[in-house]
Amino acid sequence: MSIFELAADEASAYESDGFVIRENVFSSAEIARLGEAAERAVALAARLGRQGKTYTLDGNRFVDADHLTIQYEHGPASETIRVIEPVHELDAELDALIDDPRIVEPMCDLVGCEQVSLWTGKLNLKRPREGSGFRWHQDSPYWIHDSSHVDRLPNVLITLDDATEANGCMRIIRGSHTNGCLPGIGDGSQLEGFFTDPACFDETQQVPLVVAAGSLVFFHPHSVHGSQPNASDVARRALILTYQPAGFPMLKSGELRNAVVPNGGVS
Ligand SMILES: O=C(O)CCC(=O)C(=O)O
Repeated sequence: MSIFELAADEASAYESDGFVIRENVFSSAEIARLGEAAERAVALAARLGRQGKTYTLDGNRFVDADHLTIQYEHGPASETIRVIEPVHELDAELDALIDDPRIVEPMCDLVGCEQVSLWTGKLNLKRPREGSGFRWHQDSPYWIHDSSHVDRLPNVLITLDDATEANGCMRIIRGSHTNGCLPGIGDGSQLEGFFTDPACFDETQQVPLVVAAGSLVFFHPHSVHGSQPNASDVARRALILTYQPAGFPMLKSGELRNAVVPNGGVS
């Protein structure tokens, strides 16, 4: 048995709830280093963003710089970066995280493969008092046209700061992953297909993911999730990495990034 693989109770929680939490996986020193790496990536993205192609979706500003997408905060003319995808390309330390056995071994169990590759990786920043919320959505409708195995794209949220209700922790609807891609809100907005119709899930089943920095939350690509704005004076930064079976290209670059299995897979 590999040290970090999912225990039977964790696997059954993932199956029934659509998510499983592992708290305090990374030490505070590791999280401090990852936080610095994240800020280096933000500085680089800010520079790249100045040369990119700007567009708006439902009034919010996005910039594409080659295959990198940078989302800006929703306030008028805000220069604050909200999301960077794919972020691992911007910093070697973030790239190395893709191979961390604490992530890769559980991911092999969730994908159902001996080896996995990266599908995409995001940095969500939620700056103090400014970080906006995410409406209820599933990730799978964003990916359905680019992947033939959308059911096998599990995510892991890696918290870089303590996540609380006040700073807009992510929330998951327990059990909402069981019916595939759900209908969108259909309100005429540009992203109407991506935000989930509230009639199709039970909001009372939401679980606020209040976890310390350095925790992992593995969650299903069909899980309905979202979050409130950051109403506090402290940041709520998090990375989200998404894996798939080995040998498939990544979402945005089309390149292959297999995860290196520790000890050649023998543990
Ligand atoms: O970071 C959050 O609170 C939500 C992120 C999210 O829903 C996403 O990136 O798909």
